[in-house]
Amino acid sequence: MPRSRTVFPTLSHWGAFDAHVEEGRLVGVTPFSGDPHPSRLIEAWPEMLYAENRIARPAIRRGWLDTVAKGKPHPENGRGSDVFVNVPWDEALDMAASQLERVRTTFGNAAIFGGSYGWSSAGRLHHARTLVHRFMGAIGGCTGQVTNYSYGAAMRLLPHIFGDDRTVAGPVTDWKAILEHCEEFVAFGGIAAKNWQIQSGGAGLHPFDDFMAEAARRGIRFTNVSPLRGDTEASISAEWLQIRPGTDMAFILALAYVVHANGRTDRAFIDRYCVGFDRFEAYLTGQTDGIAKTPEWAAPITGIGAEKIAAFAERLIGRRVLLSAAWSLQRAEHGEQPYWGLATLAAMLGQIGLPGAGVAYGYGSMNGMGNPLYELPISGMPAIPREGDLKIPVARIADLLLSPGKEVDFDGRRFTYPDIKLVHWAGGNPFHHHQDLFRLREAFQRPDTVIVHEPWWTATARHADIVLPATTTLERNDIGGSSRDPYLFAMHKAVDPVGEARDDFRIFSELADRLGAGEAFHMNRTEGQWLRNIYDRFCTRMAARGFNPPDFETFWAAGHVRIPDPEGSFTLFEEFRNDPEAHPLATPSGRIELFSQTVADFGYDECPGLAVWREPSEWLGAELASRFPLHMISNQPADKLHGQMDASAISRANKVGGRSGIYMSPADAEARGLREGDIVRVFNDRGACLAGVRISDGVMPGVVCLPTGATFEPLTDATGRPLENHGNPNVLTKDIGTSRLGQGPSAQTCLVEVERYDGALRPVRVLGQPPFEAA
Ligand SMILES: Nc1nc2c(c(=O)[nH]1)N[C@H]1C(S)=C(S)[C@@H](COP(=O)(O)OP(=O)(O)OC[C@H]3O[C@@H](n4cnc5c(=O)[nH]c(N)nc54)[C@H](O)[C@@H]3O)O[C@H]1N2
Ligand SMILES: Nc1nc2c(c(=O)[nH]1)N[C@H]1C(S)=C(S)[C@@H](COP(=O)(O)OP(=O)(O)OC[C@H]3O[C@@H](n4cnc5c(=O)[nH]c(N)nc54)[C@H](O)[C@@H]3O)O[C@H]1N2
Ligand SMILES: [Mo]
Repeated sequence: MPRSRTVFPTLSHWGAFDAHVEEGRLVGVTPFSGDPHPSRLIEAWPEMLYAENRIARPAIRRGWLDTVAKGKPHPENGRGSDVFVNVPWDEALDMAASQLERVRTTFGNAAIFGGSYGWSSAGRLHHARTLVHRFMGAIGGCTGQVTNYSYGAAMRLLPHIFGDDRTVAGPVTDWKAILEHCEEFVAFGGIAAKNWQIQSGGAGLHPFDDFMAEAARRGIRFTNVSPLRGDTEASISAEWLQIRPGTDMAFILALAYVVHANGRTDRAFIDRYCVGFDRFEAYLTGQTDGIAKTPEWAAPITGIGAEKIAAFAERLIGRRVLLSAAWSLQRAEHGEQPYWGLATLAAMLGQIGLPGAGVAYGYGSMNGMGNPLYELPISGMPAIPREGDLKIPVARIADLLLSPGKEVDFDGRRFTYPDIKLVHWAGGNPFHHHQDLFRLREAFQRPDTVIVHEPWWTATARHADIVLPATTTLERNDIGGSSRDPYLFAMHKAVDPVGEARDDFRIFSELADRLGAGEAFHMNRTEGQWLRNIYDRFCTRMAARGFNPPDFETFWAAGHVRIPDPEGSFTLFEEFRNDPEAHPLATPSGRIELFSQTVADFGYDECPGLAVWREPSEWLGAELASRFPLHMISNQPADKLHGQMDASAISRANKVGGRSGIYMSPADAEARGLREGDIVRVFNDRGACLAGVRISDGVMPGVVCLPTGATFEPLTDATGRPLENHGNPNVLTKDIGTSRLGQGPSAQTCLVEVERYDGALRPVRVLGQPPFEAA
């Protein structure tokens, strides 16, 4: 007799799908029928759900049980190398609650770090980070965090120029306007297809392939300004301008110089819509620093010939141009500059606010950038606002833990790091996302207690004291969707929790109950009642827009609701361009600030009041390149979302000898005597990891690319030096802020050397269970 199969609709950041269940077990997935180009990453689900590295039961670190749990001082070692002990849920929750209580009454809530950055679930109710923040609000606050790893520097810079951060966070000029009007699409960092699979909050539609096909059909000319050819699809036949990483600002200045020298700066646009061009002009021509930013000046910096630069600039003049940059460009020291530079160049070309033209950042960085203006109104449990709480810039986490009492500048303000005694993290993986991981490992030894909720034994879970097993999306009911997508999804619980895993909502509810904050947190509503509340709020907001969604039962049974497509197309700043008096920008001048007095007054030399070229500390022109002659790009992995799904077959199939592949040019491989598949040691003064060689003529000489996502496995080599076993680039990256203005992460500012590894190889173990104490 055939086994009966039940199908449940659900959603993840990599797309909507149906989960197929037989006898209570997930046996397969099929993509959401409305998605024209679903991502194959959904296929990782069955394997991930039952992966060997699932956390089955609450676990406590032995060294912590023997010290902090007994009221003794914490020895500042052992996290990440200790054994674990399983305990029943009630004991684990009692321990976590008593530590939260001890810290908040002894040291105050500021000694609790509850920022909890990360990409947990696409579902809105069980979105772990939202829940941590609400929980912390309910128990009296914590030290939190602002901005993000994706475009944190731009988030702080762009409001000074444009009055808000829409050019990077969206909504940006949509593809409809681009397809109809744009002639030249200049893509700094490309528009890489691998990245369109992903959308925060999940997506019903992956429309990018269709946009690209249509753009190619219409003959829109694409230029890929990038160290990697693969940052644009072959189908759009982009011209590839190979640029040395971190030097985009010099290239942009030279383009501006040529436009200006040709007398083609759009004075009418500048006069009507901008302030401060004179200051930029004085810098561009060399009046202020004696250096004219000519193509001849930029050529040796960027690695692009002077004639090529001049010809490219001339090509843009008089054309309908969209200047875009991937978010990666600002994930670098001085990452603010190329963004401000592109805004300045777009203004000089008079393109801002013209249909399908101007400047915007992040096309292709994520699915949904450039989608029609859906603005799907969906949000989870509301935050409990805590006005006075300190929020650090997100990427300063290691500094925070290492340097209590230190004063830090951030976007014109100054604050002091508190002394963190307890870290509570749910739904993120700092040992994936942060830079200089051996330093983070030191930082993670400092607090008394680290609590982590996770479905899998990630490196972060392995560095915790109290590990609480969380369910995944498939083990609970939820509602999900993205503001950039037309679908709201019912996410049906498909299977029972794996092991003893519990939902984050339940975990926080039980902790809040123990701390006398239950009512403030869950308001005595069940999961089902919260789901209806989320849906009701969505309906109210849609009704105000003249669309009435079906009742909850109908929605839940159908699995989704689609909101209407907006009419027409959308171009950012079109209103402003049509009538700047009626639609001023939210800048001090109401106009685009090519020079910002506010920023100038901060007094940051590395980020002054206008766009400038500042040498980063690490790039191919730096002195350090004599020891570490390769610039390492660590971009987003094609075969997973960050560190998630690393244990799946899709990710494993791409590994070389069980480790991440490092992509390098034939010339650089040959110079080091390396062949495809060789295991190499990638190193600099911060650390070293092993990786497998992949040779490609799509990589510019002098550059290597080691995508992120390999689960961190710290070992030591024969001489006692730290050696990461699995190919995690963040043991090599630099942990500094982009500038005092943005304080974003600077992962792309990184020089390395690569050599063949002839030492003994230890098997990669991190995709299984950590060591447990024998019962
Ligand atoms: N070198 C370098 N580093 C980078 C970048 C780079 O370009 N280069 N990019 C940066 C960027 S842009 C980002 S956004 C970050 C991403 O960094 P993260 O968002 O921290 O990475 P993820 O691996 O997605 O971590 C999410 C974690 O949540 C867990 N999770 C999933 N569902 C649930 C759930 O329901 N409950 C709980 N409690 N946990 C759950 C997953 O298992 C996973 O471990 O990385 C940054 N790091
Ligand atoms: N498959 C997959 N897709 C993802 C993610 C994922 O983990 N997996 N993560 C998602 C997230 S959270 C985010 S924030 C976005 C990030 O989106 P992006 O920041 O756009 O993605 P990256 O892949 O880091 O970078 C894109 C390209 O920029 C180029 N680049 C790097 N440095 C420089 C430079 O100095 N100059 C120039 N000109 N080019 C440079 C690199 O060649 C790189 O391939 O991706 C999202 N999409
Ligand atoms: Mo991101």
